Amino acid sequence: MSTPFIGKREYFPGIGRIPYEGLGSDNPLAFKHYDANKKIGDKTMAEHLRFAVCYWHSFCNAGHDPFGPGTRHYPWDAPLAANDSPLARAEAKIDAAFEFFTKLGVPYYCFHDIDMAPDADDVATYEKNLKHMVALAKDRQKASGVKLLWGTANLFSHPRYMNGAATNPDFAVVARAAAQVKNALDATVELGGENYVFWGGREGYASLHNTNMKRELDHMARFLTMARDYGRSIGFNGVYLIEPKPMEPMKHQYDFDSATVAGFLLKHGLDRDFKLNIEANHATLSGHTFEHDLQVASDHGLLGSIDANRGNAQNGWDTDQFPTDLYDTVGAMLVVLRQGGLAPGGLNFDAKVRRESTDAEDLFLAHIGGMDAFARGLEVAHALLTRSPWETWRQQRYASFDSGAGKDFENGKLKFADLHALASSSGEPAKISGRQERYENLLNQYLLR
Ligand code: XLS
Ligand code: CA
Ligand code: CA
Repeated sequence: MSTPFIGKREYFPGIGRIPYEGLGSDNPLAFKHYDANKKIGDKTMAEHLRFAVCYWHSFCNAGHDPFGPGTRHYPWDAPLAANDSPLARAEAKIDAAFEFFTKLGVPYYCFHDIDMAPDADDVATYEKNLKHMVALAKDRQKASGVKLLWGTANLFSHPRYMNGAATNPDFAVVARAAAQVKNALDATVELGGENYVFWGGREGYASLHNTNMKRELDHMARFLTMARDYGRSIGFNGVYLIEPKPMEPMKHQYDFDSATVAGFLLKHGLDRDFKLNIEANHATLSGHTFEHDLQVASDHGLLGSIDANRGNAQNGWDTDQFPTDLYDTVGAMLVVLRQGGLAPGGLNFDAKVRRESTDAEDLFLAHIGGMDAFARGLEVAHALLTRSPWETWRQQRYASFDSGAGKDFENGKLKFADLHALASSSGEPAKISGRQERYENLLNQYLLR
């Protein structure tokens, strides 16, 4: 990926391949921490972080919000002088997207079926559009070396999905959703996608008065099982991912958080094929920290991939800001490194520039900031785990379970009455400080080094 791939025209003129220049540089269009080939432990930064750019926020969302239209001018979305049609604009957009991926130097991208290809009510037209665009994507992947981290189907924008897709009370809509997932799976396989994501867009409810929750959840499990089997039958060997979110668009979303989805997967026997795609802003909406939901997923052996972004501490919706908080990225990378990495998952920037950010350059700056924040998070987390006393301290906190009665307890060798006998003969346990401040100081020390 040394020469930026350019399609029929250049959409980001004046911006070349983003170089690594290090902390001494004040060039906004250069990485300060992300040095793709730098080794951290036994892997390069690129291998650890597996960055992906998302198609929807970066090339489809021009900044509209509930109060007004988009603010950004996307040349690929403007009327094209000759041959203007939704498909011609999609072709222009894919050129812009691959130019951006290549100039930024990310190894992966992610897309929904109808980000890339024009939607249509008629299944045959929708399929024709998607197949046409997938063929172009395949060519551009080959020319640029950029790969597909995951594909997915948008089962939440079209009005037909207002009451849900797989959990819709109308079977006709469930079947229509399946037609889309089938096509998105076909596209993912054709493009060599390493994962396939199910975000339960409107799978949830607005009111229990009109909702049979148990029946809807059983339908969701049936739908996912059938989709899994279809994917495997056409040669999809990657990981299926469910992306939790507690609310928005529905008042209550069924895939509330990591713990809820882990329970659902285990209950329905889906935990061998499905893992979780954890989005930072969704974790915080569910009242947890990003790190908490990552840890819960990882502890279940279910942390598959990450949607890297952040919310806003002062409001309660999905702001999808680019990740810049180093405490968040260190915390995330501690979880990722402890489980031995994310592959075949990765870090997908499911994030958007602010509505007021209207220069083409802003999209580069936002991604550079996110990549630098995770690169620094990786370096600090790796140093904390390998060079600092952090892990020893954590281990020592549980030392009473490493031998004697504590070890017997862990190994299931004690009866409940044995615990009573031990407590009765030992007196009041000594207080042992949790020493949270010691860890916080150590983290800052390594962060500022
Ligand atoms: C929306 C979700 C969505 C998924 C993919 O909140 O984050 O973008 O990642 O459908
Ligand atoms: Ca997401
Ligand atoms: Ca989001």
